[in-house]
Amino acid sequence: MMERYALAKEMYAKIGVDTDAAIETLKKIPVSLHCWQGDDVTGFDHDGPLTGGIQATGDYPGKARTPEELMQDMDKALSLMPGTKKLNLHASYAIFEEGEFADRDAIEPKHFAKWVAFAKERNMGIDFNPTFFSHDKVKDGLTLSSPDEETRRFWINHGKACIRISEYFAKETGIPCVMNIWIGDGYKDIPADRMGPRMRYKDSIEQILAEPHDKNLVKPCVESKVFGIGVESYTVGSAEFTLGFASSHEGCLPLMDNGHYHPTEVVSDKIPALLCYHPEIALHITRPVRWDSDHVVLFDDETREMAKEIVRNDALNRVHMALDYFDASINRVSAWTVGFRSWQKALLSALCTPNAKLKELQDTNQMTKLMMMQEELKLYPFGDVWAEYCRQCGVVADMSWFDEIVKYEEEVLSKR
Ligand code: RNT
Ligand code: ZN
Repeated sequence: MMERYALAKEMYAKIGVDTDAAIETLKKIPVSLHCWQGDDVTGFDHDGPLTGGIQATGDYPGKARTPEELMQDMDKALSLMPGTKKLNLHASYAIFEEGEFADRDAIEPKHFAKWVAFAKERNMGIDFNPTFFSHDKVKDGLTLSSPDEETRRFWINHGKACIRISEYFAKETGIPCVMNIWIGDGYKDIPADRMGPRMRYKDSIEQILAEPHDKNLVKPCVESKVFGIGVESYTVGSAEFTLGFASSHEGCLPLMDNGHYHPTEVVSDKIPALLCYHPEIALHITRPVRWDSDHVVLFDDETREMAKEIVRNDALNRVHMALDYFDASINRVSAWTVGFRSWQKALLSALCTPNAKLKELQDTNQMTKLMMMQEELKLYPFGDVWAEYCRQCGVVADMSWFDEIVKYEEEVLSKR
């Protein structure tokens, strides 16, 4: 293996790529791992269904039912992934003591103390998401944009509680917390008032962000969406709305989820557009199949293109990267692992690209050579660099990591 890496390193060196440096860089870049792949976005604070226009399909056995099971499964997945991980939590994953309960507008840092202990033991930072769905206070499909003031107030208070919890995460872990606001508010059919809900949503986010917080510790973002299930005609938090909000409110980052656009739009092209104006942006990395299906992230063309845009614009420290998918039809631990490894591959591959050279070809209008080189690069021995990266990170490089999944399914998941 080492010999193969030595040969690969030499080949890359000839085109000006330092693979050792690529590996060192990637080791330090955090990627946020979403807790919600482990239990189909269920959480621990309610018994009701998943709402908000999102859906996890499939009924593969072995789903995590308790915080302990979710943490155990996540640990198994983490052990199979190279790189630096951050933990991404939703508010609905609050952990209550026996007989205790706090509604979403009243959750406190202490309800996440076990998650903090989990993250600290593994040297992970934590990102956070208020949960504006799967709750009986979602009224007529609306939360922060509701015309009902009591409903809106409840959800604003939820957002404020989450700002406080985010700051607690940052203080405890010593790593800033990215707090993402996404609501599923919208209408199934043609509304009579499109601006009213947006003005209420704007006011609601402003009230949430007015909750005192240290801007170096808490990084709020707003995530846009084009449509949801049952919310096909109108989404309050559309692309223009959220981008407009983030652009006009200092300290608020735009978050792009690559499942949230029309199928021929690509987030890889939007990343450099936003980087022209925003010091920092955030991403939800997913795989839309025909729609916002949230399939497991693969090492496919668009995933690679997104990673390239981050790397070649020197923006690894300006883009907060988080995975966001939930497939209930396959082994969930494997789903986590495949998705995380795919994004790591995409980043490493981008770091092993002679970006300066390619830019120079573009700027000197050598488009024929540019095409040739981009194509030839696809068959460079990237697998050997990946293997070396995994080796240095202490994880299995080839497909034999799946043996662990089979064993874990036999010994743990199948007994649930
Ligand atoms: C839904 C959004 C949102 C959720 C998570 C669970 O379409 O992508 O980010 O997937 O918050
Ligand atoms: Zn998302």
